[in-house]
Amino acid sequence: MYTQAMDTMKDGDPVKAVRSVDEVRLQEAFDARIDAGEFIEAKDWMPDHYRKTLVRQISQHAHSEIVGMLPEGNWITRAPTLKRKAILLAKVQDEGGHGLYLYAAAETLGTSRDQLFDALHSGRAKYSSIFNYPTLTWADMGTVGWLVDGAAIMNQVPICRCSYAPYARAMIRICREESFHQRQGYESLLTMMMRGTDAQKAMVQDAVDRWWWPSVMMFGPPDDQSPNSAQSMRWGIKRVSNDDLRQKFVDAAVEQARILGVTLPDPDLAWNEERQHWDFGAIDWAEFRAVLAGDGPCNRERLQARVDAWEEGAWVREAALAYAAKRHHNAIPMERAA
Ligand code: BYC
Repeated sequence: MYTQAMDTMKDGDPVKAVRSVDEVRLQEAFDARIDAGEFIEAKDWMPDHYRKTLVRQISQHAHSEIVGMLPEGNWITRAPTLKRKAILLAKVQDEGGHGLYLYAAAETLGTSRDQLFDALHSGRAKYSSIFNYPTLTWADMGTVGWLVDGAAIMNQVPICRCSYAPYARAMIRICREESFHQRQGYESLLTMMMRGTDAQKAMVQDAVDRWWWPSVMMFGPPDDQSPNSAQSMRWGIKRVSNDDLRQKFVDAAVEQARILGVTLPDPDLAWNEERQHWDFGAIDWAEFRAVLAGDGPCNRERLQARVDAWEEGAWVREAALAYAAKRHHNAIPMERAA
């Protein structure tokens, strides 16, 4: 079972029931800053639950970027042209970089990187459900860029205004790169749909059929079943609700699908004149829960790949530490001499 138990503190925790006058004042000042739309920095006082909520979300986000390198890394050696290979390499490297910015943001909250990795490698940490699906054909690369990065941007742009400044700053850089990721995916699909063979067009449609619903699920459970939303919205960690982001994503994707010439696999998609939004069909939440519980198509493979990478990279970490210690040791006499 995947859980984020390490970072959660439930409301009504008896330890929190009695608070000193100082704590109450600090809490009031903090709430006032949040209400005024101010950013909170790492050195500022913050409630424990705010800190833990941020570590939970930022670390899950970082793990998603790192695990998210795997489905696409799978295709680097098989990219059809040098140009596509260079683009894919750059995209996967960007994702590694995003993971590192986010781990650094989580570290500012007092959780070490070793603790974060341990939670991932032991299966206690969550990462995005989407990366537990396989990438079966080259068209999956374009489709992941279009739909998965498209969903990610929809979710991540509002986090650029997250109340915790180090997370917001990391997200500004990340969103610039995600936008390139989404466009390269869409352009790759457009090339196949406009200039490709019938077999290539069928490959794109098949990829869209497989990735559509998992992408729609990426935004998380419906608002009325999202245990963290109300508090995270109150604190300005989340700015837009899961369902509102999902709706924005569907509205944008329908038009993009029309231009591409693919059919989204939802017979219930229909324009709702009254709501001025696209209605869509029922989401299979049982599938979502199964993936979160570790029973998606690739959960075990993904986790094992990360554990193997960690173990096989031990010598690199040891060498880097030894080099840093040597430089530190050599630097001391020079400083003394000066
Ligand atoms: N997958 O109360 P809720 C990328 C969990 S990577 C797994 O609504 P919250 C990219 C949720 O954590 C993009 N778990 O939670 C990389 C919670 O469990 P815990 C990743 C999910 O936090 C490479 C429980 O369900 N983006 O872009 O208020 C290549 C109840 O949910 C999922 C981020 O991480 C899910 N899909 O809202 C290409 C964005 N959904 O923690 C692309 C940052 C929900 O209580 N994160 N859960 O045990 C967020 O915005 C929010 O954390 C979420 C969930 C919207 C995901």
